[in-house]
Amino acid sequence: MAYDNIIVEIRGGVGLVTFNRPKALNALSAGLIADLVNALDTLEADNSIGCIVLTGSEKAFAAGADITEIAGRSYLEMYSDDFIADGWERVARCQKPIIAAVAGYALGGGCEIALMCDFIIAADTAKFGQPEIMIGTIPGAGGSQRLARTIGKAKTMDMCLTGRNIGAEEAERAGIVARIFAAADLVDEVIKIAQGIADKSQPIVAMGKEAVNKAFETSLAEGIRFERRLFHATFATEDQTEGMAAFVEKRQPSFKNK
Ligand code: DAK
Repeated sequence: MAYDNIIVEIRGGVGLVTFNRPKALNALSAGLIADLVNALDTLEADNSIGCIVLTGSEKAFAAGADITEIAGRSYLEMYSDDFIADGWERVARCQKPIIAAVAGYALGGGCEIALMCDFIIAADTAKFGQPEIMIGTIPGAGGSQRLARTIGKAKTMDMCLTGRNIGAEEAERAGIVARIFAAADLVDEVIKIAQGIADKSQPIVAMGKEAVNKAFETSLAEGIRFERRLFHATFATEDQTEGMAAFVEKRQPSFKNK
């Protein structure tokens, strides 16, 4: 899989997608987003892939949308093509688990793409921010909404209205980041975590992901009912039978994704 703006590698059961526009700090150009959509379509169609990791460079996960591409656009141009919203949302529509491995800057659209992933693992060098206010605009790829649901109103307002960046530790305390590793170890550690997920039953992982995501869209009662129905549904799979049999027989399970 060769692309102009990203590098895609297969590591065991993990698809590793690395943003690769170093001269622009991985600014998310239309070309990069098109490559990303294409790569995710390919990885999702590949049954050998059980988990996807998105990462950037040591200096930047991604410094936002490519400002040089959007600076001169008019309201009508942005509105009439819905500023390529479909492409950006592809990450949030991933059925397979997807982890953001963030080192350096994750700003604007970069922070938003990371927030679309199922969880974020950060290097100690990571800096998250929604600095759009500094350039006369506001978040446009879900930043204000996903941040508010993740870290609450106070910190979301702070980030969106002042444009300040927050470091990895503050991001972990706030609930943006699941775990932190030293920058030099980040990708290897995240690949290990992703492989651990890829080794599980793919359909059961997908159900777990769907259940958690439902929590952001429904009342508690509806969410609990949804979770319970999916829990019941796991009992229709061979992998549930195998997983519990393996526990009882004190051996490792061998999941068949069935
Ligand atoms: N776009 C284009 N180029 C960028 C860039 C960006 N976002 N960020 C950095 N670069 C380029 C710089 O222009 C510079 O290029 P050269 O001058 O070398 O040609 C190169 O990367 C290195 O950057 P710096 O020289 O600035 O490096 P520093 O270490 O001094 O500073 C920085 C790093 C990250 C603090 C700084 O580059 C910076 O502030 N960058 C801009 C960050 C930003 O404002 N990001 C938000 C952009 S707005 C939507 C989807 C998405 C969005 C909206 C809607 N829909 C689907 C509706 C998203 C909007 C945004 O993200």
